[in-house]
Amino acid sequence: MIRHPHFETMPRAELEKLQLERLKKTVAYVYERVPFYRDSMQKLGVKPDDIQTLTDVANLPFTSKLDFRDNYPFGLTCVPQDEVVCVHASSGTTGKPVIAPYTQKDVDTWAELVARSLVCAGMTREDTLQNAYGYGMFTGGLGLHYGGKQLGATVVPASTGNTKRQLMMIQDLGTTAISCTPSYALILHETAQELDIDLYNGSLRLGILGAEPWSENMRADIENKLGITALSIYGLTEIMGPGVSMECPHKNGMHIWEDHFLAEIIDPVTGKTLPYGEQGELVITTLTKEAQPVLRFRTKDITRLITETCACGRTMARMVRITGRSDDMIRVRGVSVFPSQIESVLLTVEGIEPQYMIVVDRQNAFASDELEIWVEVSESIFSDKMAQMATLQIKLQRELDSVLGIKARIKLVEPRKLARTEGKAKRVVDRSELPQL
Ligand code: DLL
Repeated sequence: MIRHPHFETMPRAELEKLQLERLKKTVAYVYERVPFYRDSMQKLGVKPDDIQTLTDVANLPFTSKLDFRDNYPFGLTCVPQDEVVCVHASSGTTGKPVIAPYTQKDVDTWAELVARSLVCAGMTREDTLQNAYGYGMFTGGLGLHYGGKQLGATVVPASTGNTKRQLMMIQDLGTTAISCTPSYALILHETAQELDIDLYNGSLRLGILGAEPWSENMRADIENKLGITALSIYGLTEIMGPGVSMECPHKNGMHIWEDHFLAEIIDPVTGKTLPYGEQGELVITTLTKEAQPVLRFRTKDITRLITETCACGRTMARMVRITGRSDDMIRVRGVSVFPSQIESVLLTVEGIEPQYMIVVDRQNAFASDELEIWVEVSESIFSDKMAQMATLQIKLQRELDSVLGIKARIKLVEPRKLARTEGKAKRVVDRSELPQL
């Protein structure tokens, strides 16, 4: 099913016409209302009237997370406060969070785009969606809530945590779809096992998973453990929250809702625009937002765009699974790797759980000679026999070397010993923050 066939299957030429029209409007709108955009455009010598084709977007200035911080809280907002109906924020682990204000129209668009995403994943109003993203200022909770309601599904606002209660609700309410981070999906499975609950043969059929990078092997693992189809939903606070793009059951990239967002791929080092199909940093310009439109936001997310029509019939560009964020990249003896690539290799080795921690020395600016990775061993394989453990260790080291070309020191950890997070998983840990095991 396609919720908005007129837009979602629009011939690309027509879609680009619509995007250009909306881009021109957005640029004129922010130029007039936000000194930050006016100044940064003037510095580059561009005026709203200079945007004549879609490729002219490359002449506009970038916006970064730092610009949001510098203009905290409402310096990038285009409307008076009485038009702002709600405010969300990023988790802001370092410094001030990013503030995202919405007008009523923005909230309506958001709800409609999340509903479009859920339909894209294969949901209908017959489904019961248990929403285990955190409610509060994080966009995951209310974003999925608005979208599920808009679709007419039965939304269970479970929020994060209280896993036993979540499992009870899944069983008692016959929950068919769960929205949460991929790492929380694994916590659900682990707790279900402890309680002897068979999730695999239960009512759950679909996972709307996102908010953190995850690998294809992690998908397979989640699908096998929970007995669901696990699909990726993408979004970010600065742009709107979840529902910027979504995978369909063909699992061939996340459809970007291009009638509302203009996507570009740039070289993260030079900032030059790259052609479709090449891997680089995703840059997004909003096309319909009122409260806080954004020009050329540098997401730091590394991906590639596919513009061929998908087997589902949608013409909108797809972004392939995010390899990682450019600021999460680790360099080991000159080789660059993302945590998700390491995850992907770890999960090919039997006896390993999808629970791992990559240890870095921050003073070393993420560059080290040898990487240290702590990996949990499966219950079935965990043994006191030194020889068996040593074989597993060597196998992992060899695999990482042959697939990624990196040398890693592996520390095998007892089952369930690494800390679990109910929100976004923290895979890269500084040596100074290491837990005592
Ligand atoms: O995580 C919004 C969201 C909520 C998305 C619920 C999906 C589901 P932020 O906290 O601002 O917003 O974090 C945005 O999370 O730039 C990516 O690095 C990462 N991310 C989000 N979705 C995915 C995904 C929310 N499906 C940042 N795959 C983004 C990989 C993702 N990474």
